[in-house]
Amino acid sequence: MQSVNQWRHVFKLDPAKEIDDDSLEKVCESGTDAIMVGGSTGVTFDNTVRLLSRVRRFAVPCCLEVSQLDAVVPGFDLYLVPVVLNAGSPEWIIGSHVRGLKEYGPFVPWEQVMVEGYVVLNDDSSVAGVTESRHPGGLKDVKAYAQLADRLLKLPIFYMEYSGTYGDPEWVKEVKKTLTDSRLFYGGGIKNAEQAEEMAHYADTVVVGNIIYEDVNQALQTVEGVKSAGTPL
Ligand code: 1GP
Repeated sequence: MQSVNQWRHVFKLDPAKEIDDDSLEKVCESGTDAIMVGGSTGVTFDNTVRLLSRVRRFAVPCCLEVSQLDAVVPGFDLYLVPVVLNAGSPEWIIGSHVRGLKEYGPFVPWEQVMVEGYVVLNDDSSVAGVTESRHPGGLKDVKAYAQLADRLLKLPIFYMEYSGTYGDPEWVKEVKKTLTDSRLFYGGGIKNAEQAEEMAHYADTVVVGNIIYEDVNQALQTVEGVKSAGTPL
């Protein structure tokens, strides 16, 4: 499997949402670098297994973004574990992680696990609601979070999560300049090739979610958009 460090474009599929076979095939065969399975609400073991087995009909790598301990399904290529750095509740920073390790620690396939340091930047998103995240404030604050993830905690991924709304490309650009080792993931509100390309100039990996369920053909164009951006800053 291609390493995460080579992923430029990722489609995020929500197990709690319906997608027909034809659309799923288009998404999986789109040339995207990976499918990320994850969502903030309604994710269960059953709907996650179902989605994994449907995605497995295609060659695309498939990773699980772990958000529910009881919905961790074996058989994914990779497990991305979010640590929501600006969560209001410690549950989303270390709480569920410690509980999970207490229960499943001996069985964790560590070579298939990566941590994502999230900063949630859209107060109206469901991820903000679930994690009780607090908006960091200004760009300076977000850059401090980026340094926290990159230099202090040495997390492999720093994720600017604007879920549901298109973020500020200038912020993404400035954050990218701040990072030394962490890979920058951007996700939120991408609806067309132009937006995907714009964010891909700065973010290492661009994550596209909701538009898949709103207009799949429009979603497919984001793959080309990211490719035309070339190498990020
Ligand atoms: C959500 O970052 C992803 O976790 C993608 O956001 O659904 O708004 O595209 P959208």
